[in-house]
Amino acid sequence: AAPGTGRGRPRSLPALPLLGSLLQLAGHPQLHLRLWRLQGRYGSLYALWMGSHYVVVVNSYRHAREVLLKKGKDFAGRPRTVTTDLLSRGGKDIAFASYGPLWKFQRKLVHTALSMFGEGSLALERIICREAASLCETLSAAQDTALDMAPELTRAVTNVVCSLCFNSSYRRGDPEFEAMLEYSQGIVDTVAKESLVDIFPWLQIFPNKDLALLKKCLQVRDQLLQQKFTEHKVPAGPGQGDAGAGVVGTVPRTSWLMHIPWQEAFCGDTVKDLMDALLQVRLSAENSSPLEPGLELTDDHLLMTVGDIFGAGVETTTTVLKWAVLYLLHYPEIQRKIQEEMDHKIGQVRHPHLSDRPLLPYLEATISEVLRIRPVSPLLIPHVSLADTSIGEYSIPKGARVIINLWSVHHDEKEWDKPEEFNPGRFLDERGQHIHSPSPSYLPFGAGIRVCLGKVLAKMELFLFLAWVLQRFTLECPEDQPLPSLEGKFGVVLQVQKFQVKARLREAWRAAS
Ligand code: HEM
Ligand code: PLO
Repeated sequence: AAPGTGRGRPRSLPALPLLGSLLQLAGHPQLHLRLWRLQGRYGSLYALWMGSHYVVVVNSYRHAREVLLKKGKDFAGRPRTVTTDLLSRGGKDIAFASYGPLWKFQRKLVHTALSMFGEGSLALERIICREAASLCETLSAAQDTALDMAPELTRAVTNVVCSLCFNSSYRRGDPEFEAMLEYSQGIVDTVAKESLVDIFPWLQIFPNKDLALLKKCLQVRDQLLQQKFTEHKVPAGPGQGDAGAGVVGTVPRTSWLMHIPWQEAFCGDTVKDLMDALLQVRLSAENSSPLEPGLELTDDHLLMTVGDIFGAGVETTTTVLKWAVLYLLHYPEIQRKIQEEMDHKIGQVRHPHLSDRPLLPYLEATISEVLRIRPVSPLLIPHVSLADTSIGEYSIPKGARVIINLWSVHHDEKEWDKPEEFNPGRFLDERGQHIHSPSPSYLPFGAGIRVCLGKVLAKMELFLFLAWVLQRFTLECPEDQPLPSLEGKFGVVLQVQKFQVKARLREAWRAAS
């Protein structure tokens, strides 16, 4: 082996020609659990073949950190698959685009936009609180009846991202919102499933139910995105050519990035949302640098980028909220403890603010525990090695797909005491005052170059939505129904099965108001 590239390859599952290791994986829809259990036979780092793709599976935090942090750049690629190529128009977004200058530029743009008019700004807190208030109103109206909270949680979260991306929001029963719920569910059900189409791209020529559904859903999504885009698009300036053609040049070099008038791009009078900001930055870029073919930020890039933020912004946070509610139904004593903490620190005369976060460590610990026990993205998004490299003592060839099994990292018995037990207390210090992770084996948002772009936003939302709801309501399982299952459904996010809740207005709140 070349120096520094390790000695041999990881142990591999048996593989057949063409099929690869499919036989060991077929019939196990919960892929994260299957890959977790295979450790017993193959060790924590092993390889397998998905069709003709060499895949390395990482199940320990030590190796996960090496891949994501220590050698982050070596592993910053993404695989191309049939379904994610459809979703992102051939990798023109952020999440499913491979590493490169244009991807770096897009990521930097969104990161700056989110931190400039999102995170840390009072405006965003106000938006989240507005939606939290509306959610509480709906719960009040449905009081004491069994209710599926999912659509209401989704609407609250959607309106936050919608305000951020498009400066708009949805009312209850809005047909556009209903359409969005439907197409997004269709996408979650079909995209990136290690389905046959992704393992054998040539199977595309055959009719495939999943693929057809995905295409139909994407049509609806694209129409919606296009409409928002057209509404935002600034009229073409002189010499800009046909605005509809949409190919406008930018040169995403780091040195050049320094010259972008960020303040102007994000704080100008006309910039109200992420869509405006992206358009504005493109315009400024175009005016200050020559065009370099192949590195253009096209309309497709802008659309797919916003599509990512919108899609990730909605599906992930909503899923965590659903998991949180489900665990609170199972553990009423934990719910009571959060409410006691809130009564004590905030009371009933004012609503919770973001600045209350340090006052409510038990709620924060509960959120951390939900993210540990049911990671939204149990296998992250697959990474790809961009060079011959190594993990631990093993050599990894360029082009290998690397799956980080976050489920294994979060359920490692060597790192977590009774990992299957839901115990927020594990994230608190002895005095129950400060929140800290008892083990480094905890990466709910990933880490390094590909770390989640929405981490800060998601944490703001989770805290405020849960604080608002639990200040006012006690969530219970309807008497005539069994406790809903805690088993997730594997997919591009770890989904919660449908369940109903009874939201009872708390005595303390009723008395105070
Ligand atoms: C990527 C988790 C919310 C935008 C990721 C990854 C994880 C993750 C594990 C993959 C990292 C990797 O592949 O190494 C979560 C969790 C969330 C959440 C647990 C909620 C609690 C959000 C929100 C947004 C967002 C609200 C949008 C504002 C993204 C994007 C990527 C990403 C764009 C792709 C990054 C890249 O490939 O460079 N997230 N996420 N996420 N997330 Fe999140
Ligand atoms: C969710 C369904 C949407 O309609 C499209 C979409 C876009 C971005 C994806 C998201 C879906 C699922 C969760 C993903 C996100 C990018 C990053 C995030 C994969 C498919 C995670 C958790 O990694």
